[in-house]
Amino acid sequence: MARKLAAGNWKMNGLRSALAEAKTLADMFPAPSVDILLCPPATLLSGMAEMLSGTSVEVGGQDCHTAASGAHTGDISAAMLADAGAGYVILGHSERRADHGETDHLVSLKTTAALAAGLVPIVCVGETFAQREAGETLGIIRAQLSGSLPEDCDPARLVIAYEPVWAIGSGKTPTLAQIAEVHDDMRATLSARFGDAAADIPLLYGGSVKPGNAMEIFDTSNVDGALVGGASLKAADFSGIVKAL
Ligand code: G2H
Repeated sequence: MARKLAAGNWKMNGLRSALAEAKTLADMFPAPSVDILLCPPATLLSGMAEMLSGTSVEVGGQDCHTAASGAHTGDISAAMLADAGAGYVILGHSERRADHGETDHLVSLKTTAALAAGLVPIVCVGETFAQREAGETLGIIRAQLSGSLPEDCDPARLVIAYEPVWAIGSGKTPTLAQIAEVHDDMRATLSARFGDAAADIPLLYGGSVKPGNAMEIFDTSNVDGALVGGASLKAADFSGIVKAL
């Protein structure tokens, strides 16, 4: 069974003063029974990694380029994230797919780059509300999994996050039955591709997870943790989610 993971995605939030929240969180969980991860904006990555060195809280990036280095102004490579202290990187978040036109194929190239740099990619998938209304959810998720995971993907170093686009930052969450349907189908899809190794791939749910709904979401079939946005910014909120896991 996959080890549980509570991952915080700070998105484009947080100045240096916010590092104190990360330290507070780490002090609350000196020996947690689950994995805890914070993915701050790139400007805070190195400072957060240094601050959290020796604690139980790991650090990750929010995106990386497909190339290891080169003339790509404004971009960051997976190797640079690793060098700054990251162990994970979020890839293919729907906000990047929407804001930067990221396709499944681009996400698969980024996943290859992340794995080559020794990072664990957290590959995000999720349907829009229109796709759900049209009954296309499972087909969309299967296609995103197929297109976003490269041929040589190592299932032992992979995390998947299911984030319905309409649930992100909206306060709306799918029903538990809807979450279970998608997570069960993702497990089956990954099993068909990776065999028994798929059982150990952490499947995170993301989209308006809060301390108040975390426990019931974590009790849902094939949910191994959460990718948390807004509620990961404050240690007081995120700690409630970690405890629920
Ligand atoms: C979904 C999630 C974090 P929030 O994007 O990845 O954000 O918890 O704010 O909905």
